[in-house]
Amino acid sequence: LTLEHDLRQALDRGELRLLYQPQIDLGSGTLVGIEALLRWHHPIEGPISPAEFIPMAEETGLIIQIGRWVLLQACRHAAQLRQQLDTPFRVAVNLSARQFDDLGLVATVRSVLEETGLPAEFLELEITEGLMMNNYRDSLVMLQKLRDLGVTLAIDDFGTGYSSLSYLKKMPVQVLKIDRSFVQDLPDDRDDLAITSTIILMARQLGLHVLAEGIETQEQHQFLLNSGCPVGQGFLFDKPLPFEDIVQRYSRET
Ligand code: G
Ligand code: G
Ligand code: MN
Ligand code: NA
Repeated sequence: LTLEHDLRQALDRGELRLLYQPQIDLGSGTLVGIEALLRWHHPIEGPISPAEFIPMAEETGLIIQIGRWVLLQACRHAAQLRQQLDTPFRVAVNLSARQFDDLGLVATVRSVLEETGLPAEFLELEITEGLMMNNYRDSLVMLQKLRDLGVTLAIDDFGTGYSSLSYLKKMPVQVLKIDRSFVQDLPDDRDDLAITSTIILMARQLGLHVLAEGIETQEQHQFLLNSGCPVGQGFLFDKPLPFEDIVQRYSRET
């Protein structure tokens, strides 16, 4: 309960910040995107994982306020980075269930894009299959409204949820993110090998972009590249980094 109380003040006290994990073109090594990942540094407890405080933020409804801050901050940073990079790239922001069910989400995204000047297509919103399950019809309507703003939509942790392929066919999404649980035992695990290559093939045939999460070894990188997966993220390339480090590492050297 006291942690809940502290979370209410965390925003105002500047205890929340975003780290960014690079998304890399597996062939050329260039930066094609960054995923924003929220961190809470509690003054006494120290770092608290989002796995712990996001559910709390969900229950209390604080996620709406926090989520708006995340969107604004991520789009500001992306707009700034865009001026310092030669290649186009996207910023990916995770959405949780309550944010996705909030009717104000579309207005929030629209106003954040206006305020930051970030072109909509450079914002990617990540949703999980689970988010769709509460109310499938309403979820489709929400996805379409977000899509109408011009933002890119991605399914996070793809393959771990319950959504059927007929759902996938109806969802106006552009990107599948292969969950890292399928990547971690590549290339030795025959099942994961079959699953990842099938997702990659299916994505291509459905005209979707595909990205592999949690790449930690050269062998995983090579296997995914050979299987036709063009983009990935993971500790092999970078862990989530402060924005300043992203700027330093990836700005053009002029
Ligand atoms: O970065 P880390 O592995 O600690 O993230 C744990 C979980 O928290 C992941 O599922 C991730 O998607 C989620 N998460 C991280 N940042 C955010 C955020 O800004 N908003 C929401 N809703 N979830 C986030
Ligand atoms: O659920 P989501 O995919 O948003 O979770 C992102 C989380 O995955 C982040 O907390 C990030 O720290 C973590 N992550 C990113 N790359 C790797 C990796 O290569 N290995 C592992 N174990 N975790 C990773
Ligand atoms: Mn994610
Ligand atoms: Na994931």
